[in-house]
Amino acid sequence: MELLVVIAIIGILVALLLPAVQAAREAARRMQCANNLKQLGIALHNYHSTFGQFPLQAGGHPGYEDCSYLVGLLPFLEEQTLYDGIDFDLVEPEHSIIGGKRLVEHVVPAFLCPSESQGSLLVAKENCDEQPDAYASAVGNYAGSLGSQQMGRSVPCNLATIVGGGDPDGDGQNWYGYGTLPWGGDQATSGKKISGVFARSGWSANFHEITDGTSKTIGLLEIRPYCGHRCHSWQGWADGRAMWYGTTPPINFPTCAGENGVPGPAGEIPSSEGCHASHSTPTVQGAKSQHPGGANFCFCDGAVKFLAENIDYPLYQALGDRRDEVSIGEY
Ligand SMILES: [Ca+2]
Ligand SMILES: [Ca+2]
Repeated sequence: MELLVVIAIIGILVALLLPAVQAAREAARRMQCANNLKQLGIALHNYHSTFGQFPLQAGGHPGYEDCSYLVGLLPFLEEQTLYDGIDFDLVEPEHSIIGGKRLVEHVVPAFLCPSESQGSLLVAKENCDEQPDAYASAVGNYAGSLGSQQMGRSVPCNLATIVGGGDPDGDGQNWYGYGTLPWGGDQATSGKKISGVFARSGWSANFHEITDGTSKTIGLLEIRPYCGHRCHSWQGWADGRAMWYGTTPPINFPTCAGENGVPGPAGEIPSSEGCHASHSTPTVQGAKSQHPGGANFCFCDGAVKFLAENIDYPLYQALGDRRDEVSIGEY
């Protein structure tokens, strides 16, 4: 009898302790995740010191979406060898063969958040227009921010039904900008219509263009490529097509199969349509993490902050936009 009581007490103690141990482990992972982001922020500043602006998506070829901004950062992250192996004369330099495999297949630990449960490689599970041959892509959990941008809409999803309609045209997207998509034409070269500090291709901000202040403007977002658009996000850290993200989607909006509100078995592509679908760009191409309650962000001054997923949405948009002139209070 006494033995049973002792066993029962031990069982209760273990049950009490286990969540605390798991929470402590996640806290450690979140700190490492934030440290990686901090290193990227430092690399961004060092890049800016050398080139006078943030690194370009598409390697400075307006209209093309080849290399992501992370490729430009490689020499500033002690990855010079990898960078030196890239053949920029290729139409798609991100497919340069280095050490026997494509650049997009190289896992760079600095680009990975340890809380990511999906592993470091993704293989597209269905053919996309841009990707006829399936191959493994190394994941990056950090993306440059397009800010409060028009993110397009390839499946029916009215973001205003989720975030409200305080923006000029009431569709819930692009609260402080001029209503255009983040690629092509003027956006790709002058950035006038880009809300944040990176474009989908061909343009990136310099400090002078961040008129709201570098400490008040988001530069990098934590992301989960697996929960993003499978024809874009699944193509890996080195591919410019994969790395366009903004503050338009609410933080941690459920877009992974098996997540709260998203039908489909965990580990599979969501079977849902509408705002939870893989192709719903205004909801999937945003900040997302597996940390409880929010995600990590690197501001343009290099400061890393954890923003709560229930942050006031208009405030979040103001933090994403570099030139809205909205004053930022406590948050
Ligand atoms: Ca709008
Ligand atoms: Ca702002």
